[in-house]
Amino acid sequence: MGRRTSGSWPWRRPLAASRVWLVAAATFGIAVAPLPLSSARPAERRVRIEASMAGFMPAAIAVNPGDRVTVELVSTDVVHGLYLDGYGLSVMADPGQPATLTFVADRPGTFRFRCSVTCGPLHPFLVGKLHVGSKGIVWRAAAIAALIAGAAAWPVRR
Ligand SMILES: [Cu+2]
Repeated sequence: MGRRTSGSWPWRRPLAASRVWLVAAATFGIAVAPLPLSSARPAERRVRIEASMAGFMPAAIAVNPGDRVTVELVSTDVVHGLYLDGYGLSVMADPGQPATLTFVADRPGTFRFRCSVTCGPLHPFLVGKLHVGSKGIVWRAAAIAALIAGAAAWPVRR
């Protein structure tokens, strides 16, 4: 029976104990830090979406749960519509005549919106995404991952 020696230990650069504590403390700090008010409180949001045969501009919208969202749909060439999956809402706009749709973003998740008027050969590609959710969780997870990766990569000086 062979005995494992300490030389077979896979970590070439072990983390110093003090660094482990520092990372743990920082991770805890990031995880429990209060969210900025702007992302925690429902707000009035107005989003202008330009629709043309080339697509929706912008094609991605992010709002916070509970926001009261007004979408202003502006068609720049022919008649376009916007149908929002999940919420089952739609709005239609003639060129030069913006139309609005107001709703409360009470369902979290990512929902597709697409053109509801057959407007040309590119019609099936007129799609976009509405993201309803706090981005705080994502930022925290990214910050913690970066912190741990950084601490592990930083060489230990002795
Ligand atoms: Cu269309």
